[in-house]
Amino acid sequence: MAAPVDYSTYLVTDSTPGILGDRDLCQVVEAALQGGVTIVQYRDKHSSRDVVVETAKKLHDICKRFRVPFLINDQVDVAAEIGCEGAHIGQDDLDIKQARELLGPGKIIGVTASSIEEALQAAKAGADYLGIGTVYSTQTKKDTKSIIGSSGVRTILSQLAANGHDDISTVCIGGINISNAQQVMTQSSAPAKSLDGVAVVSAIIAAADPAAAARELSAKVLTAKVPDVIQAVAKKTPLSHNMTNLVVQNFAANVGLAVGASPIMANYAEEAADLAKLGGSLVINMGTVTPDGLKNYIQALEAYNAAGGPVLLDPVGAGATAVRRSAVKTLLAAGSFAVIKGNEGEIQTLHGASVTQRGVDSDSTLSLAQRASVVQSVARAQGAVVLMTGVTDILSDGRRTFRVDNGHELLAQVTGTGCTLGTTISAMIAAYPQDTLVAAVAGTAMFGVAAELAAGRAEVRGPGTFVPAFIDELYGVRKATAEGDSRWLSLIK
Ligand code: 3NM
Ligand code: MG
Repeated sequence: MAAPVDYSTYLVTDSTPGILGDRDLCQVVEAALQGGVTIVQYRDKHSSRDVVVETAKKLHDICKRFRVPFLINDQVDVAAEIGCEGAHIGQDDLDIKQARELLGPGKIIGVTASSIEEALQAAKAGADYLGIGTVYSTQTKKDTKSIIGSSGVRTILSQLAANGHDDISTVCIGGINISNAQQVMTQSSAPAKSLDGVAVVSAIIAAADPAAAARELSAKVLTAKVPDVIQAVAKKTPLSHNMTNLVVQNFAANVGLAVGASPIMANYAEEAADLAKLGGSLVINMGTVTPDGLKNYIQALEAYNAAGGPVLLDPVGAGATAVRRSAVKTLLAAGSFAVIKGNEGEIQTLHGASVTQRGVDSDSTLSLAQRASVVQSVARAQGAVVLMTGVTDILSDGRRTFRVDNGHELLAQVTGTGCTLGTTISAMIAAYPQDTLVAAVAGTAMFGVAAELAAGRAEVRGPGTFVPAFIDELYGVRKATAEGDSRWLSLIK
């Protein structure tokens, strides 16, 4: 099965003189890719066909290096000629059937839609995604039909859902920038259908620093998706099967309940095959590993891998003892993990460094840039989303990297908070399989904000009073989000 296309930060290039200035398009696109653009469309209304083919080939090569799909606007024949991932067509261009025939199977076809009729027609005709707009007035495209605002987008999304087109991907376009992206994503979303991302030209192409612009824009889009994740958990109440250590069983189960999961603490692997069929996820936390425990982890991991259920690994104290270093190696070789979460020493151990951890405590010696680079390379090596916890949490799937700066020092004064973050994230990845990284960021942000809210309460005087307040705040954030109140998002750092 082809990997799902990530539409969250969609870059459209433009040939209008003035936008690019005297900069080189290839360099700007490459910088944007470094910043985290997830899909690129080459749109050139001025150049000759030869120049378009030549530029498209260059841009396609750059996108391939970043494993990002590359599409061509209108000129479906050029897309077919260079064999790129697809084409974007307007209402006045080729029809979808002709485009599909020209491009061949497995290609992405996107269509511009500015009304309910156009959207439904394109969805029915089999478009892979819609570019819905024009949201706000823009200098970039002169012949825009109508400015529909976020309310227009929302109406189109709800009509798509009402007509059974829940599956079609959608982005919106026109006048979107870093300042309005999060709001556009949130305000455009209908209860039954959300946008997958935003498409921009000038916000990135005309930015002084296209990489930074792309990075900031993707963070905004991602933040806007956090409520979707928490709402998915509230709706599905996913099973969170924990094979965890003796210390945190009760705390982790309560945190699991607070965030909207259905936790089960079950360390006997014979049960895993049955549990794996229930659509939930598994947490393997090797905080109190034993030879018998390790055998059980492996059997359960295999059961979840076979059933397609995501597994989160928490390699507690991975660098502390020879036994644990060996246990981690055995586990990583035994199956695949959707998420690996650990502190700096643990993730460095997975990276092959011989760090000696003092027991299971967390210490930090690396710079932020070094930590990000370790996280990215473990993510690539393991094909997993990796979360390195710390004052700044860093998350990456090897391609996209995000940081979360929420949390409170009291989290480090209570045993097992890190383990309960694993349980929290396990609920998110089970309920939001479309994007494990977004799900993991949502869990991390929710956790950190709840800790801050709890620590700020009048009755909280230290670790003892912090725990119940923290569980209350997780519960409160979940309840509010499920009911459509996402004001707490403004607290995400
Ligand atoms: N299509 P900017 S608006 C290419 O409404 C394009 O279909 C639009 O540029 C549509 O991000 C547009 O600079 C230009 O506003 C968007
Ligand atoms: Mg067109």
